[in-house]
Amino acid sequence: AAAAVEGGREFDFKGYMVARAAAVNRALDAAVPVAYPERVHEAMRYSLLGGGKRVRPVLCLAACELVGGREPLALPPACAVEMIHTMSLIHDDLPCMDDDDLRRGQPTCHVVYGEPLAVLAGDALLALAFRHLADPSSYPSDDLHPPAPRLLRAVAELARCIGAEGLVAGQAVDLESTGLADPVSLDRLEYIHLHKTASLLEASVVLGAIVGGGSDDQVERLRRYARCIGLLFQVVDDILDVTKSSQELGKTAGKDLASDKSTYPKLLGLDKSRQFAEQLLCDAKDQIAAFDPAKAAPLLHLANYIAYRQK
Ligand code: GRG
Repeated sequence: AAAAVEGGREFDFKGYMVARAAAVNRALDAAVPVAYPERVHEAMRYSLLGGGKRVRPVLCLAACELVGGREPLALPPACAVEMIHTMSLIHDDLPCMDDDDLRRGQPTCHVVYGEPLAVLAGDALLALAFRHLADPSSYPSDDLHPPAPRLLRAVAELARCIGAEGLVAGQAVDLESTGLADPVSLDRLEYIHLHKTASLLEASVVLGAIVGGGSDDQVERLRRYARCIGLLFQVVDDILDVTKSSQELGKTAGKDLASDKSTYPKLLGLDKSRQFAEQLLCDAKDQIAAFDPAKAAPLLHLANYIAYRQK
């Protein structure tokens, strides 16, 4: 069932994801060797190498190939976005934020290493991400690293997408919105998701397209694709919360139904939320319709995967 016919030929999406995720895992492992001071490096490695679907780095690799770039060129930016994703999860799990003890089924970084080291491991991953992206020595060779103007543009994009107008903005507005008496409006919910989730997916795709040498028009199409799938990711997450809760009443239901968190099904109802998800999936596919279908197959299947996943 993983193989599907797209553009007249078979595409093995599962095989594609597994191979790319394995390449990313090897590159991440090599990017953070254990060095002095060991504890902070161990804490970075613990969170970075402890699982995760690697959706962001795979998006980066796929976008690079789609615009005609060579995949090894996109491996450093792919690692950079995963480092940032990981640092955002480490900080999000801290007691001063979401206060979570478990992440990807394992104890969170601060539970294992203590809060001060978890903060530092997050900070160090943020710095390493930019170093890894910008340093030509992260790339395979002199004739296989992006030219400096592309790297400069990629650094600026990444900083914009994760800063106080991007990921941080989403987290800040989310924190401001918790525990309010009135439910969060649809506009605010969309703002939170576009910043907290879609921004880093946007950076992932846009960085891949930039280092791969995409035209401005291609970069902007891919940016819009990423924003659609980012929002889609959250709408589907909200729908799954409801449908799973009602299937497993008594197990997970308590938390999700009792929570005062605004969700699309709460604000729109389940049917309209499903329609919205369908619309976002169509809009995402429209953005990549102008590309060669064989080359667009990974991004098309990634969008389907986000829309039709069961967890
Ligand atoms: C980026 C400077 C900087 C600071 C971080 C704490 C914070 C500011 C932001 C929190 C952002 C956050 C927790 C967003 C949620 C993103 C999300 C959708 C996570 C789940 O992603 P998956 O399903 O996870 O891809 P895996 O485990 O597969 O990697």
